[in-house]
Order: sequence, then C-alpha cells, then structure tokens
Amino acid sequence: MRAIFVRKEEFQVRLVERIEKQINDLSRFTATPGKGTTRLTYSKEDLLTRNYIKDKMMEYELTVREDGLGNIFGKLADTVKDAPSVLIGSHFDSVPNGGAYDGPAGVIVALEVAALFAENRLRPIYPLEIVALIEEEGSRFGGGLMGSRGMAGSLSEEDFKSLKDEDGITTIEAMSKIGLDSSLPKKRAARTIKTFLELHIEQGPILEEKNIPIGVVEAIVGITQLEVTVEGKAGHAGTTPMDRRTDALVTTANIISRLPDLAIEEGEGTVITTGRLHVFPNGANVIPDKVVFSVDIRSGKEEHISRVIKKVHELIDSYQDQGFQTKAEQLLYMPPKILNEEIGALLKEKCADLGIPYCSINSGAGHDAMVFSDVTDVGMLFVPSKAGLSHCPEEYSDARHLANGVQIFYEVAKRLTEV
Ligand code: HGY
Ligand code: MN
Ligand code: MN
Ligand code: MN
Repeated sequence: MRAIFVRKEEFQVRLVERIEKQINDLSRFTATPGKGTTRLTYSKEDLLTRNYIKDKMMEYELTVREDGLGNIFGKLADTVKDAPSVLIGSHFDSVPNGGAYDGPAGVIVALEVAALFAENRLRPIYPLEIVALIEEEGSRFGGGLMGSRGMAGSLSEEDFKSLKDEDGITTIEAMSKIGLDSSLPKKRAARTIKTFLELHIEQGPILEEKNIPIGVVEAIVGITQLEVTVEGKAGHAGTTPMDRRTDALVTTANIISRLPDLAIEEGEGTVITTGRLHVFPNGANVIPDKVVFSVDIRSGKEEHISRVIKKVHELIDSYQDQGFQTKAEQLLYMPPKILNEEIGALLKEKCADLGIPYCSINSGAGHDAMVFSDVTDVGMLFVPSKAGLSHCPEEYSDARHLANGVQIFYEVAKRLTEV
C-alpha cells in the first residue's frame, strides 16, 4: 500500500523509531508471550506496563500521579493554577490474546506529544495532561470503560468496589496486590478537563481500503453488555434419560443460536456477539446445571439497541416454564455518541495544514472518548489497521501513521493549551 506521510525529515524518522521502540517494549508485557497481548487490569503485566509509562512520563518532565482506580496521569507543570487540562490519552489494558496497538498506540502518541512540548520548552497556559486508562476492555472485571467511567462519575464508588473477577478477587484486593491505593480520589470534576483527545487504531478496514492515513471520528456506536445466566439441573450423563434433563448448556446453545437474527432483523449495522461463556460444573460426564455468557449489542441508534435488549429478555424468559431459571444482568449501557464538532473541525484544519489526507469516520468500537464526551469536549483520530484486524495477535498499524497523529495532536494541543 503506498503510504501517505508528511514530508520525511530527520525529526519524523526519529519520531517513528521512538514510537516503534515503545510499541515493541510494551508488547513484551503480556501473560501470553507468542500468542498476542494479554494484559489484565492490576495484573503483573499491568504493573510492568504502568512502571514503563510512569518512567516515560518522568523522562518527559511530567508530574506523575495515579488516582484511586489506577489511572496514570502525567501533567506538564501547572502554569495557571487550577486551570483545566487538555487531556490526551487512551487505555493500556487488553483483551485476552489481543494485539499490541489497541490502547497503547494512543498512550504512546500522547506521550510523544508531551515529549515535543518538553523538547520545545513550551509553557502552556492550560496544562497539558497525559492519561493512561485502566480496564477499558472489561476483560477482568466485565463491562469495560472502567477507568474513564470512574473518572466521569458514571461508575459509582460502591459499584467499583463490588466488582470481582472470575476468581472472586475484588478490584480493591487486586489493586492492593500491586501496591495501588484505592482510597485515592476517583471521580474527576468535569471543570478540571478542558478537552479530551484520543488517538486509536481503527480496528476496521475503511482507512486502509481508502488509502487515507487519518480518520477524524464523528460518532461512536452505542454499546450494551449483558451477562446472561441459565440455570437447569445437574445430573449424571449416563444414567439420566433424555426426557428427564434440564440441561443448561443445550438451552444456552438454543438461545445463542437465535441471537444473530435479532440483530439482522434490526438491520442498520446492528450487531450482537457472545464472546465469553462459562459452563458449570464443566465436567464431561455431568449434565451442566449453569451457564453464564456475555451478550454484546451495538448499533448507531439507541432504538435498535433497546429493541434487541427487550427481545433477548423475552427469549431467555421463554425457557422459565421449562424448569430453567434465567436472568440477564446489564454490565454496561452506553448510548451512541456524537463527538464535538468544533474539535473535529480543528483536527481537520491541522491535518490540512500538515498536508495529511483525512476523512470523517464513525466508530463501531467503543472507546473511552465516548465516556468523556459526557463531561467535556472530545476529539478522536483513527489510524489504519492492517487488513482491518484487531483484538487478535495479527493487529498491526504503521508507526508512521502514529507519527502523523503525534504531529496533528501536537498542533491541536498547542492551540488548546494556548501556548
Ligand atoms: O469493545 C470495544 O469496542 C473496545 O475494544 N473495548
Ligand atoms: Mn481500545
Ligand atoms: Mn479493544
Ligand atoms: Mn433506524
């Protein structure tokens, strides 16, 4: 693919090399070496990544702190006391066996913007602040967008404390295991954030197919995540006649096989996915008495999501009269979001000034930017994903595209921080 990049200067080459090195460094912090990135929140891989990010922040002369959720902040020393920050960042956790770019690409780009502020000895009026967010994927505690929701106040302190992973370890216990202080403040007053900017890999094929290096995100799809439980009766696989079974797994299979049609009937890009499933007691010669599985529903319009949620409830309830207990717990509900037009226009203006081709694009993936759009102005850039792949070890984006993002955010940040 012929790459379109801003003119190649020594600075650009050096920036690309620095980005590539940081991507490679961070990709080492995985629980599944050789099988993609598995970096669960508050795990030892989280701790290694966290220390690396904090070292980088200190190298770039930022004041480093962590909040009561474990989000990491690097702030360019205050110039105007209590002025709201221009916050740039993304998340650093991953899905199981994911890629090296989903999240870290945005954290590294943000760090490199701070490096340019430091190198050019800029003294902004509004502070520049870099953030590395936790548990965006929800891979350990479910739901997702936990770091940004905790900051924005849409995840309450008690809900945060009640979250447990599959082994029953709470967020608080897991935090203290890696030396994090969960008693620190979590919610961040909206007046302390002037703008939030996030660069992310597209995780789809559009930019690569159009051969355009930058997407300016205008809207983000709405997402609901349900956790469905089907309870039947355990029994002996050999001695229980077929007509006397209340098999939770067979019923779950029937339910899951009906889900795709619910999205297809809605149309307009509505999608539904079951990605996680647990069978209990999970013995080859035991009729399963319980199954717990995820249902992820997304659409560009809220009406489609709410209709599908209703149909999922009707579907699982229809098994109640066959002796099953069923329930669906809502782990996450995020309506579709339209991002701030002014910030979008500013991003496009800077792309044009830098001679970087761009297009507008919508996101089928969820992002922390959608949470922050409830409390501040938000801007988001996408860079191409090779073959549109993501959430898999094959995920790849060209560091030169990320360098484009650094330069665009650097120009936008100078304007917004009123250097
Ligand atoms: O699921 C998503 O869209 C994001 O990757 N957390
Ligand atoms: Mn992501
Ligand atoms: Mn992701
Ligand atoms: Mn419609």
